[in-house]
Amino acid sequence: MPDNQLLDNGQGVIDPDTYFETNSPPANLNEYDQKASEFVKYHGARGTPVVLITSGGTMVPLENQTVRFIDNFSAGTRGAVSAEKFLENGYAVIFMHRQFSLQPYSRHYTHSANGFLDYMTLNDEGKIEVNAKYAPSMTETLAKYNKARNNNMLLLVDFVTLSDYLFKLKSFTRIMATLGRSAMYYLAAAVSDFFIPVEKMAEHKIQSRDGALTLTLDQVPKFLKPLVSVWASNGLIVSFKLETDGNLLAPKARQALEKYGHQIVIGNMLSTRKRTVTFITQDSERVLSLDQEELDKDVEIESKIVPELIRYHRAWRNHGTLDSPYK
Ligand code: 9Z3
Repeated sequence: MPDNQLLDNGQGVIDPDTYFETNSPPANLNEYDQKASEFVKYHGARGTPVVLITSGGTMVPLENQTVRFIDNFSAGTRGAVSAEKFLENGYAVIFMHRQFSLQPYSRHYTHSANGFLDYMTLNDEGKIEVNAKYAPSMTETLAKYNKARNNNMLLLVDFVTLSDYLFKLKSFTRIMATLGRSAMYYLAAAVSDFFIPVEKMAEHKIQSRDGALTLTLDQVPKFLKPLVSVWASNGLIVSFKLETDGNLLAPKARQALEKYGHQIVIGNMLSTRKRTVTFITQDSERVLSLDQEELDKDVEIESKIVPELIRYHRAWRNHGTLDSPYK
């Protein structure tokens, strides 16, 4: 293939089945499938509700031997904070996240202004200790993390590329389908709408000697469709809709709900996502926000989102409808 010329495939969008037939699964898929199956079986036997959280952005390579790529924005805050809230409410969590994005509990330390070593100190005997300033909150966080891990409540799975994400999403939703209505799918990952199919991708690093680079990206097949109707048909499915134009948010979120037929879309704007979201169901629309006092106290909006979803899920588990008090 000539450098700098990524061929256009016209307007056609391939269907999800074709995507899986023409792309190779990630090397660690079997290993994670096995872990997820055991996790789901364990909690299925105990009647524990399980939530699959997707978190972080997907990466789309421009070259097969990847030097350059396109990324979707997401720090992973929504997913990581939500995981903590679900765990606090007795849910088992499969946390499928972009590698090196925020993780529940660790997030308090890994991506802070401090470097990792700033949390440590050497005592008089030259032994390493947690700096006294951070010890109380770290002890509390570590206890929660250990509780989740020791009780087998948290399974961590990472992904990097779009393809990695899609194969794992399909596989885990199918594994979780055995839980029926006790499963919840919380799709907060920022997933690319565009990609370069393998057969059109440059093998080697695209060279700059030919001047400007023109890229043509294909549309990613609409995976929510088979996810809702086939892979995860009985669970409660919650997807997120991200927009930057406020006029588009509610109509696009409702359009997604109608197109895919799942239960809840949570709309959020890039600039205000940490303080306001809109819950959209077939017959309701409701804004959840943090007021100034809550913002001043560093309340996280996920502490409102997750209990609201748990209420919906309770109704869903009991009789397969949402019947929220907020209809
Ligand atoms: C979201 O909208 C998430 O809430 C954010 C969270 C990515 C904004 P952070 O990780 O941000 O806390 O920094 N996720 C869904 C984004 C997305 O790609 N949605 C697709 C769309 O909008 C539908 S699946 O078309």
